[in-house]
Amino acid sequence: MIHTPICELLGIEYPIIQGGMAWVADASLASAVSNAGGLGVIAGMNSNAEQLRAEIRKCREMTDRPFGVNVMLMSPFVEEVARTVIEEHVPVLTTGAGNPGKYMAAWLEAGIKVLPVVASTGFARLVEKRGARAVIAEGAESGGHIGELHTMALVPQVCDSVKIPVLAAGGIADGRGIAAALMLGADGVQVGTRFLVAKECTISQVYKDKVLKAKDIDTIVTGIRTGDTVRSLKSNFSRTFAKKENDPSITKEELERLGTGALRLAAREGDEANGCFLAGECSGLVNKEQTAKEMIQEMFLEAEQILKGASNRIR
Ligand code: TUI
Repeated sequence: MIHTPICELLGIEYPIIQGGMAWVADASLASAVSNAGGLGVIAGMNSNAEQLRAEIRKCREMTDRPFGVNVMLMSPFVEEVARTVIEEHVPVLTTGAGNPGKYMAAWLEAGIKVLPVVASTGFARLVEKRGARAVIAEGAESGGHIGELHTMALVPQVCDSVKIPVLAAGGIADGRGIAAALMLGADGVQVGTRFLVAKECTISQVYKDKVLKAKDIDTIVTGIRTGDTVRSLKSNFSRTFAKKENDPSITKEELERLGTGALRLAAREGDEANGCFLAGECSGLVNKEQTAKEMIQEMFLEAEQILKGASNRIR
């Protein structure tokens, strides 16, 4: 059994948390991951206060175990999401796409454990000073909003920079990724892309089929010009966006308008033509639909076998 300080910190069985994916991570997925012994996370990005409150309460009906909420700091609802998690006594928060500094004092006062996503060592040190209980070092292999460094280089450098536990994210979809993350010094992992095809994940079947079919080279990074760098599956939307991004006659505002609503269209409507299907580079490793429990058990069994067998390679 793989057990690390993250398990004690979060009250979970396996040191794995689920990415708080916008328009994807609802009570159904989060409760399934928590019931399987990981930490399920509800996306705060696409909800206002009332919608998030309803999702949190639904999740509480579906699991007795701890779960978290992801506060996406670029969300138009961030202020009300930041208040709602306190009112609803959410035990754990992950934050993404920015600096949670402004909200930290209130969250800590409420006894919430805050785990910010970091994309650099400097930012990891900063959030540690502000009271983060662990950091999620997320490499640019990830789907969605990404930083510049990749997991292999980012994780060990973040581990050397902070005393709090580090979770590795970006490119991890099986036991090999978990074993590698632990060898880089991480105490656990965050997994997003693999959970897209969990049976309890309520996104459109079109989205799931795209992930299941994707190969290694099927993701693309767009949004460098708008400062909102995002990895998604190659699609009609991402190709059009990439072309327009390289056209100097198209303004930043026009590009931003093009992106609006595309995540919802992908996740909820399965709109192949206009949807933006966020997914990580490890999509090519994701080949079967399973329950969240089957995924977690399979990944940790594989990681354990790899780690136990590793000494056979040493003479
Ligand atoms: O947040 C994510 N991934 C996401 S959020 C999202 S929703 C959305 N995205 C784009 C447009 C519209 C909606 C989809 N995917 N991951 C966490 C993450 N955070 N990755 C990288 C970072 C990050 C990067 C730099 C966190 C902090 C940071 O620097 C903070 C600072 O102040 O230096």
